[in-house]
Parts: sequence; C-alpha cells; structure tokens
Amino acid sequence: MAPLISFSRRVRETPYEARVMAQGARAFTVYNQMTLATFFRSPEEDYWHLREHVQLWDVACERQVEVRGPDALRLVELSTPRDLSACRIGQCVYAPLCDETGGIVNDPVVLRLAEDRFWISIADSGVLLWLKGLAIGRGLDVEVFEPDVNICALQGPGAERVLQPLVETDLRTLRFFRFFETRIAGAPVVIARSGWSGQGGFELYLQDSSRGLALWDAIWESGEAHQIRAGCPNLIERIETGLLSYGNDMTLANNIFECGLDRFVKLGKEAEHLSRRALDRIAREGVAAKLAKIDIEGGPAPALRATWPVFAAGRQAGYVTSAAWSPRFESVVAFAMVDIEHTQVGTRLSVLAEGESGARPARVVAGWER
Ligand code: THG
Repeated sequence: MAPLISFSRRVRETPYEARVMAQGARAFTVYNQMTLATFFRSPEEDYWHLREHVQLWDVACERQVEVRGPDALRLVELSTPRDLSACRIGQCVYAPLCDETGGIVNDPVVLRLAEDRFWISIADSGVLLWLKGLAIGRGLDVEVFEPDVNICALQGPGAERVLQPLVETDLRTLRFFRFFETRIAGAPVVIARSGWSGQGGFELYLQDSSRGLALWDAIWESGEAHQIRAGCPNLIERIETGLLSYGNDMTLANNIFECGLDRFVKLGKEAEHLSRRALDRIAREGVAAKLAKIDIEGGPAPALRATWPVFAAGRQAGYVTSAAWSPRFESVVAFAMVDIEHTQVGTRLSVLAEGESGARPARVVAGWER
C-alpha cells in the first residue's frame, strides 16, 4: 500500500474538504499547497461514472490570483503570449504564462471580471509571487493578491440537469468559457461553463469560504436524483481528452511550442509581453521536440512517478510525461515529449515503463475519441 500523506496547516484545507473525506476519497495529492483528491473508488470506476453521470469536484486548489487596478490588463498581457485585448467581461480565456525564454510558468484560465479586474485561475506553480515581482519591478499601479475564492466543479453529462434548478439563468444560453454571477444557498458564486474534463459541465467560483459546505450540500441534494458522486480530475479521462497537466506534461523547461500550445500564442500581439523575442525566435527556428499523444501496448502499466524513456530505432528519442490504463481503449494512453522527427502520427516507438525489464511497443496517435 502507498504511504499516507500527512496533513497539516501547511497543506491548506479547502472549504469542501469535510465532504470530500466523508465521501471516501482514497488518495490525495498536494496542489498549490492545498489538498486535491486523485480518486474515490478507483481511477477506472470514477472514469466510467464521470462519462455516464455527474460528479462534484473539490478543485479549490486551482487558486485564484486577483489582479486589479489601472494597470491590471497591462500586467496580465505582460505575462502571456496570448492576445487578451479582445477578452470581454464575463469571458474566460486559457492563457499560458511564459517567461523571457518562452518557458511555461503556468497554464491558467484567465477570467475578466471588470475592465480593471482579473482572476488568474492557476495550475500548480507560484504565480502570485511571479506577478507581484513583475508588478513591483515594472512599477505598475496594480494590486496582486489571493482572494477568498474556492472552485468546485460539476462535471459530466448530467451537470446541466443538476445545476439548472439552483439558478435562475437559463443555462442553455451560457456558452463555453463564459460566466455569470449569482447566489446558491446564500453563497455568492461565479459560474462558468468550463472544467478540466471533456465531459462538459460547470465551475463554481465560491466567493465566501464560510459557505462552502452549504454550497456543496445544495448541489448534492439536487444531484441525488441524477446519481451524483464526489469526484476529482481523472487521469485517464484528461489524457484521452488531451488536457495537459502543468508540472507533468510541461514545466518551465519546456517552451509553449514544444507543448503544442501554438494556438494560444499570438505572434505579433500588440501589447508588450515578456516572451515576445524568445517566441519569435523559436517560431522561426522550429522546435527539436514536441509533446505527442502515444498509445502503449502490453496491458495496465504502473503509475508514472518520474518519466519513462521512449525509444525509436533503438535509441532514446524522448520520455513519457503522463500515462494511464484506459479501460475503454484497452491500452495505455500517454503523453510523451519526443524528438520532432519521430512525432508523425503512426510512428512506431517503444517505451520502458518503470520497474519493467522489457520495452513495450507504442505508436504516435492523433488523439483518442471523446
Ligand atoms: N479550471 C480552472 N482553473 C484551472 C483549471 C481548470 N487551473 C489549473 C488548470 N485547470 C489549468 N489548465 C487548463 C488546461 C486546459 C483547460 C483549462 C485549464 C481547458 N482547455 C480546453 C481544451 O483544451 O479543449 C479549452 C481551451 C480553449 O480552447 O480555450 O479547458 O480546469 N478554473
């Protein structure tokens, strides 16, 4: 059995945590110094339930960094190669943050709450300090702080049926990556159609942590007729959906083009940003390696702790960054950073999984059916 995680004040508690524990979360990780469950029944059972029904996720660990003040837009633009000039109030934008080498600092969702007010909904790295440093260094007129905001997500095909009775807004009119503000059980929430799965659903940004359990219970009650369960981001589902995980599939050492996030870069964007020169150069010169989706044969594989080497024609050609046994495709679905000449769909590779004596056959794929 895996060792336990020790909980202390340093591993911050979420406002929903008592319910997550009561619902029987079996494993946790730590994300932005906060708890995050990784499965409840088993990764496979959770996966099927997420695809078929609806789950309530405690994703408070996706912390918010609030940026507000006259220079708010300037600071957010400075941090990302994505063009935010057209981002309207009520809109979310997936906007990877890059440093001066083009390395990925984080890959947050950015919400525009007002002309001069943003939430940066972060993955697992220190954006608060990074942006404070940038703001101070540049002498910007802006406040950067962590507000009292905690997300819970409702994901799965039943999400709209569960949420609709709790809000007045007709949810059919809420487009992907748009949000509105309301109250549920007295709790002030921002609700967006978004979430870290391909199954559809909503994210509720609770703005008063003292009402976390009231919010959870109201959603739970509405969900009981729809077989709601507590859940969490699911490793199998997110790989099949093609969602990258910061710290796993990309780090500060990877540039945004290597990670295949080209569509979130606007070369020649008007606003000043830190990574302009580096990304212009990389766009000209090309990349030596690229993150590929690969299918690995040979049955269920061990959990990936460090990377696994990938081979092409007998030589190491990269490394696996995330992998999970897919009960639907009956293969191991994975991401791997692979030398560019071996990234064409159909290319045959092999992979040495941790603790195994022989390499498994693998193949570059375009993706997996949602
Ligand atoms: N929701 C919120 N905050 C987050 C996450 C989230 N912060 C951490 C982490 N997840 C950030 N990473 C991602 C990665 C992908 C997406 C969202 C957050 C995502 N991508 C869609 C896709 O790739 O299909 C849409 C991207 C687009 O086209 O704009 O949703 O999950 N609040």
